[in-house]
Amino acid sequence: MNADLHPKPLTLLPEQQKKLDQTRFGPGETVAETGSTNTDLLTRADEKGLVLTAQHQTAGRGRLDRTWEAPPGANLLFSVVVQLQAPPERTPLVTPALALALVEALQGLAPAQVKWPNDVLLSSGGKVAGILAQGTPQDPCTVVVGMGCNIGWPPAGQGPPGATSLAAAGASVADPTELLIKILAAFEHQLKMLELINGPELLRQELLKNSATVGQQVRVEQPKGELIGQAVDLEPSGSLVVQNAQGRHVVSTGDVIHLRSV
Ligand code: BT5
Repeated sequence: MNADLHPKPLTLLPEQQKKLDQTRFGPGETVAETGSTNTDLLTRADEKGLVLTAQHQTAGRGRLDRTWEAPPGANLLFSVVVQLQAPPERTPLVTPALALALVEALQGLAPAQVKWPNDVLLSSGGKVAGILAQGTPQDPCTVVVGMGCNIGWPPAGQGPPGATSLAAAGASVADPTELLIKILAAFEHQLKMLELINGPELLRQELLKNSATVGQQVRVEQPKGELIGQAVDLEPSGSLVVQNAQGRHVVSTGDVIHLRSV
């Protein structure tokens, strides 16, 4: 195998290592090129806490077999093996917990909000990050969760429809590893909160404060059809509540298109 395809230890500054040591995450590894960091960690799900970043993914994955695009070396691409110390029905909330962690990590750099169910949008507009969580067959409380965060790509007006990057918004990230450590520290904080007895409700409150979706007129696309209405609330389970003339609908999966603010 080409040496570049072997993961190597992630080089961290002493203060970065110290921050990581205060979380459930680590060790960190990095690889020049791989198919998908999520797919790699699904085969290593017994290595709890393992963090894998890639300079390039040749088969980066989104939900529902969609692809995640990023040119080599341009963006932050990583996955982690997360063990949640909470009932397994809370594992879907790992996705919004990571989304909130990115919003927190971007504070002071670029204001951002969480778009239901798995995106982070810049407040100036555009999808800056997507999250993919995948369950592991071995343990219902262990999930592999990956994030693609657009640091340098795409430039304004390019890339997938609706995408943006920190660079396009004028925010420069000198050290992507520093951003990764900030995200992991904030993720640990969110997971600790989620693990409290009333964790789902606490997370819901945080999400409501940082939601790009609640308050919007939305179109929800689901396999069974589409639903148009106003996104009015989130449930502690993570589901989105949409209100229209037909009533109140609790949506647990689907794609959301924001139509306009109301
Ligand atoms: C996601 O899926 O947004 C989840 C993306 C997760 C990517 C990370 S990278 C590290 C780890 N390893 C992986 O293999 N995956 C994870 P979804 O909601 O299905 O959105 C996918 C859609 O976003 C695509 O169909 C495109 O339209 C769009 N897209 C693709 N690349 C993008 C990018 N770089 N920025 C913004 N949008 C993008």
